[in-house]
Amino acid sequence: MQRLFLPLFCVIALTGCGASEGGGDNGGDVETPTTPTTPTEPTTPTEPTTPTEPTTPTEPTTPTEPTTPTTPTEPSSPVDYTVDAALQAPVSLVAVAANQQIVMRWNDAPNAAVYTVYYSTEEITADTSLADLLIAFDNVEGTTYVSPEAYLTNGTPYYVTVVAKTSAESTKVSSFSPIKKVVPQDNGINVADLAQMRELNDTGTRYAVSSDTHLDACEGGDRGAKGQDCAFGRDVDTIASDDVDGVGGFSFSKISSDGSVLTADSEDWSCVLDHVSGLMWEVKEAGDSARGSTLSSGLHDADDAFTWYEPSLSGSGVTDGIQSNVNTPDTCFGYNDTDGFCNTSEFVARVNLTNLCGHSDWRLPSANEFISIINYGNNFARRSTFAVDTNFFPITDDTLVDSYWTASPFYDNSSRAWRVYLRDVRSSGQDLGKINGLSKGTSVGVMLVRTAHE
Ligand SMILES: [Ca+2]
Ligand SMILES: [Ca+2]
Ligand SMILES: [Ca+2]
Repeated sequence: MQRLFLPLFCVIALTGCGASEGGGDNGGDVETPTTPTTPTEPTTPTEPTTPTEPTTPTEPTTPTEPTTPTTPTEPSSPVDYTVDAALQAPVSLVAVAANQQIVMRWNDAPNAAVYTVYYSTEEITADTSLADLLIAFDNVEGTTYVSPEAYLTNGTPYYVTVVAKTSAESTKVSSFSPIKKVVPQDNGINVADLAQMRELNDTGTRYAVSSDTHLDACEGGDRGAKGQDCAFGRDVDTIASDDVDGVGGFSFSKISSDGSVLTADSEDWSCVLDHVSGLMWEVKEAGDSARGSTLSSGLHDADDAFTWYEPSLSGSGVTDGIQSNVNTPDTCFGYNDTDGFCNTSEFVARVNLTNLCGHSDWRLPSANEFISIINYGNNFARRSTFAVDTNFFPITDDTLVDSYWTASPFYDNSSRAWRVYLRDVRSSGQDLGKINGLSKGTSVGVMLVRTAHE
């Protein structure tokens, strides 16, 4: 049906093309009406009304209850979509099986307006043709898909993937999101409970280990490869593990100071968006081993350090913290000795006043949030001195700060809070990504975060 319309549409489009092709004719005098034959075609232009027919786009109005729940093998007829490699695909996808049902959630892809969910009972790979797949749902708004009840067969493996579209009418789609395999089963899972789930970042670990050393590939070791971190997760997903958007399974975008999404090779960026977690991170300016109100290059100077002071958290079982470092109070841009101090909450307030990357809801990250961007893949054998992808978070050897505050209170000692090491201070690798408790009156780094996508 779709194919039938295409020739008609082309004919219409070609009248415009014909004009341009005949441009040479137009270049001459207009008074040679010798070829009035073509103008007879205008009969077709009446048909343009039909192109709006693509009936499928109307489906989104009835989400979760599509057409033929009883015959999962023939839902909506295949749509004539073609892949446009320039479109950003969703870079994370998680799918969970339930009784004759699945729930899927993916990340928001930049510039995407709607998504189409594909599935097959045959294995899907990055090279599989769209024509070989079935559409579970076309033009999904939002980033969650729940199949209708009793839609799938328990015990049957289903492969699922999602593509992005810039509009419901577009026939261009992105390449595949990561591909997941699910087997519906009566496992007591209520799909509604999982509609807000997210895929987790992986660890960056791509080498196997034995009890006394590391190996140079993800094989061997004292334990079966199935039991090793390097053998599962986003870091080994053939679609997600490209290094360009972040080492292994990490998938970051650089964000400009005004909030626009930049390419990975951009050299001027202010924030980083983590597509998997949905968190956006402040990016520090390069360290120059100088800090203080007169030495710092600006608000985001990588060398600046702050005490932990969070009055807004008091009352939840933690103390406020220390407003100003007793011994060395001038450790940041914006310090003065009357009403401008170098502590976490004042730094948050100063950054929010500037609308960094178009937002004013920046805050101190929790310990779990901070750990989500740690690359643990290099924390042995001195493979690296930094526990984060420095293509996106440009820590250098000149940066004075080794560790960063989190908002998480330390257990059993309210004078401390958790901090995370992004740099190895002992050159043995053992500090990379380490977290421990630190006295709130100590001055260390702060890297702010905000929730970009729930
Ligand atoms: Ca892993
Ligand atoms: Ca990656
Ligand atoms: Ca500095």
